Amino acid sequence: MRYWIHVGPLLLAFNVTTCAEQAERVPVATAGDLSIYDAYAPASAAPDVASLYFTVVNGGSVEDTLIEIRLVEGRAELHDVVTEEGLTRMQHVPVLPIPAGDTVRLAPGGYHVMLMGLSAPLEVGGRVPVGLVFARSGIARVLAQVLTYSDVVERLEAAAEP
Ligand SMILES: [Cu+2]
Repeated sequence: MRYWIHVGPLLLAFNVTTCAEQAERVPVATAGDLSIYDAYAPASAAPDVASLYFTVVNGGSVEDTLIEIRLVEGRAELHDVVTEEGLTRMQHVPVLPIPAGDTVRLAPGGYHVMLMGLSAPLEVGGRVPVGLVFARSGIARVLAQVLTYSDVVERLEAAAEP
């Protein structure tokens, strides 16, 4: 969408992107050469457990590693989803490498952060403060948006587009 504003004798044009577009393009946090995009958590049905997703882009030339996830309340674990002998289950992953020049996307069906021991279910419109601790770059502080399930599906479809 294009907006026009008058500044004295100058007429300036600037483009305003929608929230959905910004979520894809503007990092929600940075640390060193790392940029964090699109941090969200689907509203939870369970009272004390939820999952959380984000994307990390390593713009540097050295690999980094996500080593810890800090929460204000409850505890967080890094999980992957694996299928063995036809059974799909979650598996604890101790650390997550972020290769140089690469993008690592946490998304439903794969890597995710499991939030446990929450005092209340996550509600749509809320935000979850999270500290992502990287071995080289230090902490990236992120406010993850709590989204409806259909918003999550929309994001996945948008992310899958070329
Ligand atoms: Cu899990």
